[in-house]
Amino acid sequence: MAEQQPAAIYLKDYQVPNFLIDKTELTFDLDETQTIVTSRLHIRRNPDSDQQTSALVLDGGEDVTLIAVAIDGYTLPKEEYRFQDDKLVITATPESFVLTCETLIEPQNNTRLEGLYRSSSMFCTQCEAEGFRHITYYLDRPDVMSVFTTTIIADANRYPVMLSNGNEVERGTTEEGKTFVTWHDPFKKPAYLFALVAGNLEVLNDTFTTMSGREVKLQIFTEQHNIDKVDFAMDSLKRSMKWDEEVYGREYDLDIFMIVAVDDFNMGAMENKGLNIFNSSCLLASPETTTDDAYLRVEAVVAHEYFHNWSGNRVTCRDWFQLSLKEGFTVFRDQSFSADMHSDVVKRVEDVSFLKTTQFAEDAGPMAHPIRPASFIEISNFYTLTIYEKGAEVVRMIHTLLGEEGFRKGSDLYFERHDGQAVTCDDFVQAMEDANGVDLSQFKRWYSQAGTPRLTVTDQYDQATQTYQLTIKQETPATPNQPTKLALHIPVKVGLVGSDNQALAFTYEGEQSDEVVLQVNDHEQTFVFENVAELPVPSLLRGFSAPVKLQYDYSTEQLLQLMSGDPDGFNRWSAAQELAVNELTALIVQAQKKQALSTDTHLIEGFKALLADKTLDPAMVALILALPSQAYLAEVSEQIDPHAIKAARKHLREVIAKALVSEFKGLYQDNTVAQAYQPSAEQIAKRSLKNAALGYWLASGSDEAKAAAVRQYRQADNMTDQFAALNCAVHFDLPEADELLAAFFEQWQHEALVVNKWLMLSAAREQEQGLDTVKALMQHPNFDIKNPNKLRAVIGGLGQNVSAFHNLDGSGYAFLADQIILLDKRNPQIASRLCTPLTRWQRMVPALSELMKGQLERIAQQDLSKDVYEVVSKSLA
Ligand code: B3K
Ligand code: ZN
Repeated sequence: MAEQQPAAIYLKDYQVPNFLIDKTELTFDLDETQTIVTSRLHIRRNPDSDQQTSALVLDGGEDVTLIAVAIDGYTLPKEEYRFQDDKLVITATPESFVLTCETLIEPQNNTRLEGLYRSSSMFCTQCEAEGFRHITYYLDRPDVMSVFTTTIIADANRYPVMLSNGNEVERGTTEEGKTFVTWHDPFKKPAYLFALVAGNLEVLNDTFTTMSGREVKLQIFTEQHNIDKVDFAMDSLKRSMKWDEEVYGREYDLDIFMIVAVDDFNMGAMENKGLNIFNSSCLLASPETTTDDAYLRVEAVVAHEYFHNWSGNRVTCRDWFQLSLKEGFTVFRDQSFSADMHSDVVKRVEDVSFLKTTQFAEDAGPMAHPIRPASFIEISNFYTLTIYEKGAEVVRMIHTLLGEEGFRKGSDLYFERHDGQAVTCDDFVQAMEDANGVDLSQFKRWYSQAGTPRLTVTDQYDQATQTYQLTIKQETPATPNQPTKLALHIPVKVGLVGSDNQALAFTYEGEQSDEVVLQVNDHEQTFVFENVAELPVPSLLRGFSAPVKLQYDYSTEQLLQLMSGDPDGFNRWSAAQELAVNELTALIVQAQKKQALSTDTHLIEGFKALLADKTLDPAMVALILALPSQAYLAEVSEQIDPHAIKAARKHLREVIAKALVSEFKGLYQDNTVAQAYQPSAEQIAKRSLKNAALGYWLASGSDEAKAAAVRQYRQADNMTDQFAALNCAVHFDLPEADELLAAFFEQWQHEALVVNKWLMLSAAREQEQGLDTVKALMQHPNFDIKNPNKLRAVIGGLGQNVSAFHNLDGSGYAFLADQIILLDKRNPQIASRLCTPLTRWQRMVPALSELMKGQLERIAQQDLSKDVYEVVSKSLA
């Protein structure tokens, strides 16, 4: 590792800034070889700081070259400033002054994709979290909020579109004949929300009239060849704007809202004030090129970034430890929006399934951290599933505890009290408490305690007194630096189901009901239900009312009963999953012992009952039919054996498929959509069930199914059906697989986002020499190491390829480590993300565990970025 190891910074060391910047005036002279940035910062000492004589220390980057710096027009000679690490230190300053700073940067050589960089032929920015310091020297921290005016100068032939935050206020020609455009954003904001775009772009224009009657101009910009794919995003934006008015009373504030799509982007999208920048994969959509899942993602991400205008921009974070303040809340908001647009149960199942698969794994690994971390080495590593998804669950629990109306009172108070401020998670909870007159002090432990709590539930029924008791124990496992855990306040929503599959009424705390939210807040508690007419089956943690692992000893019969009869749709899915996990766990053990796999599966019975119930949403049926994923089974395994998991899943699927072959064929035929493609809830549901049925039908080995899959591929008029058929052809290794994969590439080679799907599927294909295929893909002309989407496609595909990635000769892990080491020099954020599979090494079966650890140790010996250093060192600690 590097001689000097990067140090952690701590929440407990937070101090208010010593200086404030009231106004920020920026001029960008954009050019392909060198870009000059001139800043005029109106700075004054912060009266709230207790260090009134400290030096001015501005954040910078190794890629920023200072040309000149002046205070109130006086150019500082070299002796009057110095550099310390990447920071610019000016010892003597007046109380209040204008600092002018001229810097040179090279966006064309910026491979980290943070700060100002080039994607295709355009200039664009990504400043969250600490990218602005790669543009110019600044107080690059979210509690320094400033009013920005930005002038962009460029050659208008190559860059006819020049955008920044706020409203365009001036436009003209410079003495050199270049064009300049000036933007002014009246809302003060931290530098992480700054954005600039310049390029030759097409635009889709629209308008939205806000609830107070103001007309807002809406614009979506893309490169010319993509402008026909933004109608859905525009529609999603307008629906998001309306939803935020109706559900949260939040109105848009500027006169214009712009979104720009870029191809090279480290993550999904960015909520810059008035100028969102999107990874094109989260914005572009057309029936021919985009699957239903991707449509839903576009809708959700557009909503998410728009919702940040209030939860993030108008009220922002005091420091990066508070990241979940904006991210957890905004994810909760976008989840609620999508639920309202489609089906709330389906959406809940999808979100919970994702959380339990990915966040639970993170929370059980070496990078486990609370939703408000106490320390970090590199903030970019903390844009995690915990901050986002668990953070959203914590907000959802507050919603459950306060109810719809109480939550709205709390959010109104929060926005009103803190508008224009940079605040903390405590401020958020305080507003919820104050608006409702409740005490959430114990609840707040969710913000500081990491790890997934385990609830162990036992019960007792007394026929004579008609009393039913639930005893709930809670325990949170130790996580790094948190050996002991306190009891959390956990809302557990419970109903009772009777033998006739009906909700069983009961009296709880003197009130008659058929559903109750139990307030679990101690290590062990007993809850008493009275007037319970018969021995019930408890339906626990309905709607996944808390992000916990639930342990209740359900019999197979009880699970089958809940699966077919629980009035709570979410728990029907949950029961099916549990039944499947139980059966798969037994099969995994057999596979590990090299025994012949055999199961007497009860899922067949459950699925039969499910398919007979015609009242169910087809999307729900598809979700219940889906066996737990390879990744989820890994998460619930004591020791992860990917090969045994794969074999077990395959076996169970085949057994079910063979038993219900005519049902699956029928489902396949009955769920064909005759109308033209629409990304509507109804059509999406039918397609998902049809394609789930196709998978099972194929798993039965039916030749008719094989012919149907190939026919579906050839006849499909939309990407969902086309890709589902291709996926099946590849997965079931149909004789046509090679031909169809080649045809697919041929057809879509000019659509970058579709090529990514091809790359991923090709990399995930389980074949002998699978790793060679992956290596060849990385040399393919349509691959581009600079493009994070393509990297994620190939490396992500490899991650799903059990035989290649988890090869017992260690070649898969070694290849990943090679890529991480190489990429770390180019783009540390992406390199660090790629480390995730290796961080699970301690959970793997010994043979694989040692191999993974060996690769982590090899990475650790390199000279690493802070990003990769943090993940690797914590994983090996
Ligand atoms: N706030 C951005 C994430 C920025 C990540 C920087 N490494 C997108 C979002 O959550 O909306
Ligand atoms: Zn966000």
